[in-house]
Amino acid sequence: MPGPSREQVLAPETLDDLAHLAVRRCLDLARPPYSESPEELTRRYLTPAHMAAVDIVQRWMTHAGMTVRLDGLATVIGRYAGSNPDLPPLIIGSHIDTVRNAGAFDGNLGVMLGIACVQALGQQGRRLPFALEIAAFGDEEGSRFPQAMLASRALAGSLAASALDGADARGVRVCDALGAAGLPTRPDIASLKHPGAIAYFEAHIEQGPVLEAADQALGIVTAIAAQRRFACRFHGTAGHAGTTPMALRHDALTAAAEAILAIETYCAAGPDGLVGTVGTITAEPGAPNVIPGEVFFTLDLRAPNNADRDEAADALRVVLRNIAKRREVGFSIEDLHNLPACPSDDSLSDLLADAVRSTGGSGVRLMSGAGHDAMVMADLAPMAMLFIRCAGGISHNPAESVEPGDVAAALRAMVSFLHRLGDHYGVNQ
Ligand code: HGY
Ligand code: MN
Ligand code: MN
Repeated sequence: MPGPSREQVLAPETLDDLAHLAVRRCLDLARPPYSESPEELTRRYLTPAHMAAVDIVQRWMTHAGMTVRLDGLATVIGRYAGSNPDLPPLIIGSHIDTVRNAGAFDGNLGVMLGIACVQALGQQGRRLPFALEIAAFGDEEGSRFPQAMLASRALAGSLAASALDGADARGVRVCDALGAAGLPTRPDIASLKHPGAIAYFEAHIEQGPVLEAADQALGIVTAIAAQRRFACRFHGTAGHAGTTPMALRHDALTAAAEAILAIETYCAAGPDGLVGTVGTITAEPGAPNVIPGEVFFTLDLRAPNNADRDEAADALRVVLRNIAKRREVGFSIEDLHNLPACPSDDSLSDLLADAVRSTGGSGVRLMSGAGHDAMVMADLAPMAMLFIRCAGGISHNPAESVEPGDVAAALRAMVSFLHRLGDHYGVNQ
């Protein structure tokens, strides 16, 4: 009769306790000082709320038995040594920044589960052949600066130094914000690239309805959708709301309104999985009795593959230009970021599916419409992602929630995955 498997050595309630702790820590992080507002969770990159979260995450990692460092873009990286110092580490990561008025689990849960994996190994007194590095990225959402995923791009070696000059809505540049956070304003970007990893792994809430519909707690991500983000501007003529006849107006906001509906119509009729979102808009000068002269809005465009995404981008550029021409207003569109579709590594995903099945899941596979640091980290090492069911698929919303039992299932699957991966690289101690 074979002995208990390695992951069963740890009492189940211990894993449950560690999973519940991971959930509690996400909820702790949803309140000041880790949120910019007491009324809602907003934690944007390099704000005091983010740096307070950096501090507590560093303490949690240290307490879990890791050595901890802060890289030049404020990524917290905890390291739990392996038994074979010649092997590169496995990086487990996700992000601790949030969108405005966010839920508590998007990104944060993946970091807390990474720490819980180290706690589980520590409590087992076990070492994997490779080191584990847990990365808490501070900018995945792009909710403060124009470009998103600045921190993981730096670690993956794909960040352009020019990104440090991107400015937020108040004109504060990334380099200024680094300085305000007590970090060098101009880190040597090339030196931030990670020396190499055997793989990158990310656990994340699904942020969609598929797992709930499949009655599954966990799923394995097959690929992450392609996405592009644009800055669009309509340049009209500001004018008096009372004296300017309708036929003589060059109203930038009504042009933008027609453009936004055209985007919705195009994407709704487009290929499966094509989605387009205008999430932010500003109208200047922004007075009730002034015809808007300048309008800025963002366009977030995604599709399962690069070709559908790019075909939509090219078509919409023409549609928006024609609207501007007919309305005799100016129009400009600027690429903010371009993230190609990213397939998960097959062998890692198969190992992850085995681990999920060994803990009672079906091993269902699904693609991710949401972007993740994993799509950037795939430049550095093969990646795999585990999705965790979230209620109603709701995310980017304070109603975002997870079942502690699902998080415990995720931790079991992650520990099992680590041991299986460890078997590939030598004997687990
Ligand atoms: O936008 C996204 O897909 C991710 O939540 N940053
Ligand atoms: Mn996320
Ligand atoms: Mn998000």
